[in-house]
Amino acid sequence: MRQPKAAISIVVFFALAAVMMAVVSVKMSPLDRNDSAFVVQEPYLRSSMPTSTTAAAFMDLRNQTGTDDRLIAARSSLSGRIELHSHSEDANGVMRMGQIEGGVPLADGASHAFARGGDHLMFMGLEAPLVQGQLVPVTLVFEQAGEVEITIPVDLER
Ligand SMILES: [Cu+2]
Repeated sequence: MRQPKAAISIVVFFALAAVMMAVVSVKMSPLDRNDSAFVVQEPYLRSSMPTSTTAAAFMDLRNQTGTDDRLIAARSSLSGRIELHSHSEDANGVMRMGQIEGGVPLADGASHAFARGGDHLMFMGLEAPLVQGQLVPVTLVFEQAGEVEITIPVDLER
């Protein structure tokens, strides 16, 4: 009975390979195809309530293109528009968020953190509630590199 055993080990191998590829694609994102690119680490998208029509995306974005660049816009079919937002404290100690004027500069070799309480990609006018684990294609628009496609997973538990 050699045959079934071999078949099972092949199935196990492919299952393991699939799991490993899934982990890599979530952690490192598809941008990481080569050394001269933008690298997106730990991207996630969340909304504060299930009924929210807005959501915020966070990630670590690194420029490894060899050219100084600037993130000027982002787009997704999921929402009417995406704005680049920052958080800041006003004179009365109230946190406010607003658009980042002129985009986010990213010198070659530099990285920029989009993180809770700080800069984020603000999805406005969501057409449907986000679903945990949903993979959202997003287009980042850079001044020099042009359009770069990334995938951001929804994580409502972060
Ligand atoms: Cu915002």
